Amino acid sequence: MTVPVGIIMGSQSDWATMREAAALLDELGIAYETKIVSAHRTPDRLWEYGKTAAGRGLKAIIAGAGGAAHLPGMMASKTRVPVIGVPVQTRALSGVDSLYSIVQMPKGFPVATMAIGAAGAANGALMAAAILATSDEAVAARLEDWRAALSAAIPEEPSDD
Ligand code: RP5
Repeated sequence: MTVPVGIIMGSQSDWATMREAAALLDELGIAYETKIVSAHRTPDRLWEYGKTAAGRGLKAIIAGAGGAAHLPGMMASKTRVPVIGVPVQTRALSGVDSLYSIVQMPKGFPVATMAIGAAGAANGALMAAAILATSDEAVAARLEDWRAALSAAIPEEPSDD
């Protein structure tokens, strides 16, 4: 079965963060696959995933990694499918290491870099949805509804409760 979005991560330990992306895609009714693909521990898996991504019909890849977070950038170097990078928060350096590892790509191979941690993972899913929405009216409508519901849920005034 063709799925439009890939959620990949460098380690099982990234899943606690990346499941936020999966949950958001579930909310939006967008199919996805999840894979552990490590730039350092499983480089052949990374290569194969990148080589086949476009042909398999992936429209966006959300890639989360922490520390020396080379997965998103390496994936972007191997496929033209848009790569959305999620810097996973780390204990040693709070995820700033992940962010810097992902965001400073050389000219030619961009990674759309999100915020550190859970918010970044959720936003990665919303970014993937926005990419799909450019050519899928049903996804566009669900994304519009989701955004409107979020806005409607924000109170006009703060409360003490
Ligand atoms: C990175 O190293 C992973 O993306 C993960 O965030 C980090 C630590 O991995 P584990 O040692 O927890 O497997 O490759």
